[in-house]
Amino acid sequence: MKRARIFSLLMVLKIHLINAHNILRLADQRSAKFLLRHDGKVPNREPYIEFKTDSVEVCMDRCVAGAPCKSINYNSTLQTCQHIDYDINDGKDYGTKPGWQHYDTGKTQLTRILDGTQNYCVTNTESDPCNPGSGSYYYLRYKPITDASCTGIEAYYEFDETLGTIKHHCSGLFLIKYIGYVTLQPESSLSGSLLTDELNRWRKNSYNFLDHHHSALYPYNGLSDGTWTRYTSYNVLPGAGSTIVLDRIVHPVKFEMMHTTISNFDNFESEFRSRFANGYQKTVYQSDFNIYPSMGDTYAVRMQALFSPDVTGTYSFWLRGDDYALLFIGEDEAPASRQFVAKRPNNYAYYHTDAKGEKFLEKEKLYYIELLFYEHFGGDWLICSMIRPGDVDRIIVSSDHLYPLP
Ligand SMILES: [Ca+2]
Ligand SMILES: [Ca+2]
Repeated sequence: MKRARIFSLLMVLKIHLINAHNILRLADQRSAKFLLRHDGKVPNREPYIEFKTDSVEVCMDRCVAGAPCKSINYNSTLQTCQHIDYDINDGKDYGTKPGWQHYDTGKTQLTRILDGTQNYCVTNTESDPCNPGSGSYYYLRYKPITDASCTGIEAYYEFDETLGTIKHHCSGLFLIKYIGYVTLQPESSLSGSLLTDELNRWRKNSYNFLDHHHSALYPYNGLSDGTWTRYTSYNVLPGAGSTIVLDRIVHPVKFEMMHTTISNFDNFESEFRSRFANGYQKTVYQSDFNIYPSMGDTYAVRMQALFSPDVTGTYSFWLRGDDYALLFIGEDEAPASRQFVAKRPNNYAYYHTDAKGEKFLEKEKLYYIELLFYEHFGGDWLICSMIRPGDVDRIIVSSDHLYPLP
């Protein structure tokens, strides 16, 4: 019995390592969506196979059929297809190659929602889970990880960590909170404050909960076969058994925390760095640079990642929260190249206004990005957003533009 459980855990780990892309290779079906990543550029990696075909679709289909393919190069003049074991999730190492187009399946967001022990999944148990009907909502349930509803395509979701939406992959329905329950609903239900309030986003937070506006998804009456997914009241944390694992996703932001008291903000940065030189009390990876729900009083946080611009130009970065925050961005990937960008001051009058900083960034490069935060007393939260060059609207700084530190 014990041996069987260890074997199933190893299987989960193995699947996780293979799937660093958006291709689903399940027992009974395959699924992928290709995007044109570069025209005239390909990864600086030798393709592991090359063959002739007059159809880019055939090139894609064969990639989806078998590992280790993650992305393709296609040359329509030469009618040649190449398969590569490398994609945008592995890095940005591309070189010029006229006549070739490079397609991949996007930054990895296809995932299952598993409990922290990975013994259960959150899934759709309707009789036809991919075509449940025209109802206004459907419940989600926890099922044992070996159940068919955890290994089939109905267990998979498309998690957009930047928009904060989670779409059920095969039905196209969205995860939406509804009278106490986390349900699946049609896209038309994503309206009003769900679109306009920047806290109305799903995110994996630093407690390892699936968080949405200061409440978190949890198994009603504890983990068991068939239990419903509910959400906690505002700022109420669920029990420890409610942590989640989003398999196949690598969360980009390294979050380190220490309980400490800092009262002199004139030399905040040097004080902060000297205290953190001896290590942290908690390290976790999360979706973004945001902080919520409350983590208490008198604590300091450092968050780090690499920023990957998708256009060249001047980006503006915005900090809003309570209490104090500093944003740094490097000249390159090295932490030592960091330069000050924005400060959210420790002053009550500024809690709900935004501190803004600007930086010119080039799309071919990766930049070190670091956020220091300190909470003294009372409320504590932080939102870090940005406006890309040429854009009007702010978006949360998240996985579309971030890689984890090497
Ligand atoms: Ca507090
Ligand atoms: Ca505070």
